[in-house]
Amino acid sequence: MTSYFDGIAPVTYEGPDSTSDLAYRHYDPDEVVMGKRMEDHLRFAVAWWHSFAWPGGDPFGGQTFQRPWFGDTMEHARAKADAAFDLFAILGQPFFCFHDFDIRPEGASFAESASNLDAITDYIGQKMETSKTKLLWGTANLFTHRRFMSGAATNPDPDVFAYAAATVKSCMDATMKLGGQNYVLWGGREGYETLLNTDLTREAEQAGAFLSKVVDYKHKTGFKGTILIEPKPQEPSKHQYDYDTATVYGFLKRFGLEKEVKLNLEQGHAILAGHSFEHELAMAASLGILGSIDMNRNDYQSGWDTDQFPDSPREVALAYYEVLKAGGFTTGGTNFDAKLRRQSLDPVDLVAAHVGGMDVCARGLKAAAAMLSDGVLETHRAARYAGWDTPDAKKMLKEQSLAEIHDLVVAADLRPEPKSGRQEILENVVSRYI
Ligand code: XUL
Ligand code: CO
Repeated sequence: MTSYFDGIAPVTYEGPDSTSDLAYRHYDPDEVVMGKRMEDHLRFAVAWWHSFAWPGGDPFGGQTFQRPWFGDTMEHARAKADAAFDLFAILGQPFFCFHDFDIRPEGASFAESASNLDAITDYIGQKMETSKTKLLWGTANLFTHRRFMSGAATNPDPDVFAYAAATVKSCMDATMKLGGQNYVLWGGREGYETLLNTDLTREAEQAGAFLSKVVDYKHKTGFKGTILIEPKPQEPSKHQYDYDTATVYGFLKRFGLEKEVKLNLEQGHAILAGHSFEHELAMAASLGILGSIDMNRNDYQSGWDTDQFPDSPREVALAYYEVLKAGGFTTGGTNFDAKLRRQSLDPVDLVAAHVGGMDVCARGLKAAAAMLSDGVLETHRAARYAGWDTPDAKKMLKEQSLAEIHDLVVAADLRPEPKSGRQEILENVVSRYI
């Protein structure tokens, strides 16, 4: 049987001196880093939507890619799955992720779409029996079809809420059927274009009720995976409700779901929100809701969600530093929610993009692990806050009132002296490890 990737051999680890375009120079799945195999740390996933469904368009021009599986029939969907598993065999990565919309043709009715999803997940399930690649997460596309133009859970029309709820149920079923380890909700249209026609209070209540039903369904079905929300501040909606980690945490607390739902954080979305990726990761870890990551980058000039494969060891290292510091992934992993540039037409481009992304992540992970094991940053951080470990400081924080603290300051004639934050030295330390 011919394959779209004919002539491309499985990619292997050749070490840092390799000059091959299609070899791992840093990603050695079996190398043990901080007591764990690299593959088990990173838990790489290929995204079905960007790698197999995206046609290579932009706002000024349509399709540039001509994949043989492009089309709206079940036959096309099966050919797409065949190509996907061929790529997985070449890369050897342990996971993939999908939306319903990526893997099955849209039907004329809800029932037909659901039956297409059932048939294609049977087919994918069979392919998984002879593949090492498992499902990291499934999700529903509640943003492409015109029915969702004014939102899914937050739509002013209850029929759309119902359609979205039914779709999520079918996608959670599909995820469970394929042994998925997480279920993701990204609210692509959960936001607004103009406040002039929007009732913020109702929409938040709808979103809270929707998520509660998802969590109830998880418990009713016994799904052992993690429910993840993926924050993003804008695009496609002008303003999206799941703006960033802190905003989503506030939403989860409001509806009593902060122990039930974690986050899938995406590098590019953090940048769009005006944060660094490591800020979002550190904040989520601190709030106990760090789940999984989408590891892609944005173009810093365009200011848009360009979903490029990661290429900066330093950025990636700082991100994995936060992941490792939080104890590493449990059900989560590293999904490449990343697409080729539209001029990168060939099968080899798809392979090389993933190889490069995996390699840069492996390099970042190793640097992060070394920084953490050597304690170079943590020793400094602990020293910086050491004053707070004294009994007097603890007492002030927990027990003393504003007036009591005032009296202490006066009695001791306190004259605090500023101390250097040592930022440049710490940045130099990071550079040493990259
Ligand atoms: C969009 C995005 C999505 C989610 C899954 O920016 O990141 O692909 O990852 O719906
Ligand atoms: Co994403």
